Amino acid sequence: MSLDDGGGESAEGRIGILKESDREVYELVKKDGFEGYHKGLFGALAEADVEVYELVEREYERLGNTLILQAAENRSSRAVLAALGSVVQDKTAEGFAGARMHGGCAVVDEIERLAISRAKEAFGAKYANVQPHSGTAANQVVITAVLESGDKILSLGPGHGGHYSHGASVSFTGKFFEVDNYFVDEESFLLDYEAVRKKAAEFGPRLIICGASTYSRVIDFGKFREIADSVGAYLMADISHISGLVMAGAHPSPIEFADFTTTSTYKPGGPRGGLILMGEAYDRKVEVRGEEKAMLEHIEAATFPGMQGTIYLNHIAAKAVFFKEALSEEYKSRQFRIIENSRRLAGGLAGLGYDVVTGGTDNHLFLVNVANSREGLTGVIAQKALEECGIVVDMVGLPYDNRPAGIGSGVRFGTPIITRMGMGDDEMDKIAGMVDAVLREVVIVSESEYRINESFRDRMRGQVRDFCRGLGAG
Ligand code: DSN
Repeated sequence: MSLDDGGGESAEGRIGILKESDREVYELVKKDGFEGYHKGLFGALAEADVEVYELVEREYERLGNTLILQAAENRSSRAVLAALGSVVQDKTAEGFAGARMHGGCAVVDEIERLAISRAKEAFGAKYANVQPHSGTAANQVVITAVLESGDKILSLGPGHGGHYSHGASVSFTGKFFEVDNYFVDEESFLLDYEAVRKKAAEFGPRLIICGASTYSRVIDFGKFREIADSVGAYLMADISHISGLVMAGAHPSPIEFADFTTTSTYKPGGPRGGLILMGEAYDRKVEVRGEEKAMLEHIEAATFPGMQGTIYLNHIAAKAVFFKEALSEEYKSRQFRIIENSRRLAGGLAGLGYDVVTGGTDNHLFLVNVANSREGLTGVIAQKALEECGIVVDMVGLPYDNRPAGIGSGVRFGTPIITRMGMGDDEMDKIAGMVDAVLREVVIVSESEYRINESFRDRMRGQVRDFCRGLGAG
């Protein structure tokens, strides 16, 4: 797998790839002069705006020369990039396929229907809404579809893995709804379903949200369903981080347990965007604000005109391309490999003395308590020092972390991108060694400042670059 699968191809090449890899989408977006329009797309950018062109080029270089161990990123295919950069971007449309507010929508209606049918197939869902602009937007749509302002939401605490859009006080959800949180167990850092049950009984939420950004273990959606039923709450599963694994069957699916399943579409490897899915109960009639209608109707009214205006139809075309990819055997087997790599890397770091939170991982990510691993080390120092040496990770606050936000005691590692580049056990062992070498070399000055020997840094950067190139990533 090379970086060329993630970008950098000529415009002509990208369209050729879309034509070969997804004939259906290609035919839908084809118009007179279509190929001419795209021909030289990057040439046009270079001519019109050399500053942006050069920044794009630099980002391409960065992707090829660094080890990206970020759990919330992935690498989309050239076919996805081609659909994103297509003329479909220019279409203005509001409403849903077959019921638009604008003319000229026959082609984009077909694109949206194709994306929906592939999303349903990929997730085994009965309903899919491909319009949300992001994962956060998908959550906002669900929340405003079924709750009234001031209703109660129970979600995983932000420092424990919950996302801002699940009810953080600084977010839209926290401002307009009454939010309480459940937390992971203080000793094991695992979800404590009995504690969730107790909190739900005390608080009486209208909506329970499960799903996390920094949880490395399997989530039992069936248990969340039982808890939601015990208090008459809706259940929303935000599976943004694990949706690729769910599509492949590498993590249990929430589709038939949750009333609503949401995800961003870039984390599993597609375009930027969001998705809302429902199972068998998608057309169950429910009353919201005195109006009884099917769940899908509430969701669609909350999407448009509720939360969004015009749709990003190029993103919807790219979602269609991505869901087709996700149905392939290559994609599915890669999701299992992502978990194997995650376990191997976590095991390698644990073997070198690092404190891996919960002792391991069941998914694409794991957390390391770097503060427990080396005296004075913090999340922010680890992130910055590693990045100087060409290894990109995200610092995180850990559950029950008493360090200020922006400093943190932890680092989150993720394996989707390095797996996409074709890496396996040997590479995981080498990466563990490189991470360890950097973190040992750092001279800690304060909780956010450090020094690193320049010749060590340059040597390490070169080593990372050669390592990536050796895999055809440069
Ligand atoms: N959920 C954020 C993260 O995990 O980094 C991105 O949306």
